[in-house]
Amino acid sequence: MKPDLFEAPDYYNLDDLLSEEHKLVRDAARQWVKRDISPIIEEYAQKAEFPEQIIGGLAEIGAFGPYIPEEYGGAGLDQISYGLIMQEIERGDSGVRSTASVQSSLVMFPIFAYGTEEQRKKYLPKLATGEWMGCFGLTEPNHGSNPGGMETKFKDAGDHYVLNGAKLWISNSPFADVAVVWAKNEEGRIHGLIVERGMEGFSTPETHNKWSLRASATGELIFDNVKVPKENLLPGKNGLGAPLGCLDSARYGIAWGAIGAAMDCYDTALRYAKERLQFGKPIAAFQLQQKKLAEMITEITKAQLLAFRLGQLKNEGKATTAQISMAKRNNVEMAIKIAREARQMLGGMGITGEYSIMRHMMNLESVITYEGTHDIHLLITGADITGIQAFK
Ligand code: TGC
Ligand code: FAD
Repeated sequence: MKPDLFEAPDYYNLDDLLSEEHKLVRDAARQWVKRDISPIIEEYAQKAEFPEQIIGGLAEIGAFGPYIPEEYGGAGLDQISYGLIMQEIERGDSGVRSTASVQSSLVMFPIFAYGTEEQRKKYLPKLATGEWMGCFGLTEPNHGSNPGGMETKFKDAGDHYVLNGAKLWISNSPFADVAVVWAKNEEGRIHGLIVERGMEGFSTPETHNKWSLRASATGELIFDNVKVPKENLLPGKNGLGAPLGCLDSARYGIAWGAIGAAMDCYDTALRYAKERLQFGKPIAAFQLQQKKLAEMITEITKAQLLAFRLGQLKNEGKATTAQISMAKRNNVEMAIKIAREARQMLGGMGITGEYSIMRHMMNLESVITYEGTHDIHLLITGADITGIQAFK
């Protein structure tokens, strides 16, 4: 892969709106990606392997629990810092950002927000350092966009619960030490349970042959009469709103992350277009290529402003689910369109692993699907503005 010469576009001087802490956090993540992700990521994506050696670095830049209070091992940062960290990591690779998103928003967040004090103290510090890795089991073979229909269930067996069922498409599952699993009780009410590797009847087979997110490990969660101690139930919230509340936080991070992937594609295409000569001129001199670049920077700038304003609303506790959906949907679509255009600008070179664009493009096919598909987010906006749900 070519050396990482990335220079971040900031067309509307967004840096002027950031605090010194935001910039420090962002720059530390940016340097770490240049040093520890860019040189290795293509090789790991090609061999479809998660680079486990990066876990310590992710913890050091605060990517595990950025907004979780320091007393539980988190970084105690605000939501804009969280977003900036996700942006920088996804500038390197969406699969690496997935690992951080899941650990922070889908594992640490529910334990912090819905767990007991004992659960917080037991799990959060180890998750923050990466000593333990986590995964989040909501999607099932028969229930993706409609998680409320889930079939995974648990029953009370006196001093423990017995869990049965299966989850599919679970990021980090093949190596996770703990899984936050959503399952129905005997009354059909959804609860969160913390399942630990090693519990009898619990297995996590890996899903192979992905063309997308190849540097992220994806797998299943199988529960065959797993005995889960009663103290592993998350008592603070139940019903579908509990897992959906975690998704709000992860989707917000993705709205920022997608900007990182887009910035990398734009920056690569701009540099290439200025250097690549055809018909005796740099291809950047042709109007058609300028149109592509001008539209890319316009869309990136709009996405940056959307994410920044959403971050302010999140900091004030005012961001709604529908506002988060709009940002996730818009910014991921923006990124995937830019990746496709940027790939064309590199001609044949665009399909090789010498450049990051094709990997971003393929990764974004997962990003536009998980955490609610592109269409589901449109329906969330539709329901919000009309007051009429069109899901069912
Ligand atoms: P609906 O009737 O709308 O709501 C059911 C209950 O939930 C409440 N609620 C929320 N609560 C908190 N936060 C939210 N964001 C909430 N959204 C809804 C709602 O008020 C209601 O409460 P109550 O008390 O009245 O029962 O539910 P629905 O069944 O009609 O579904 C709505 C829909 C389709 C929007 C929802 O199911 C959905 O978002 N589907 C998409 C599924 C999804 O996003 N799955 C993601 C799986 S995790 C993942 O992909 C991780 S990838 C990670 C990575 O690698 O980065
Ligand atoms: P389906 O729900 O079957 O949807 C198929 C198509 O139908 C989509 O285009 C969808 O938009 C459309 N559709 C569905 N319902 C409607 C409707 N009402 N109206 C109009 N169109 C509709 N899940 C987890 O729980 N944890 C994870 O860590 C996780 N990681 C993932 C990692 C990867 C790489 C991938 C690909 C997925 C991951 N997922 C995870 C699962 C992800 O959230 C689901 O794939 C996603 O929610 C869509 O579900 P589905 O794949 O079953 O598609």
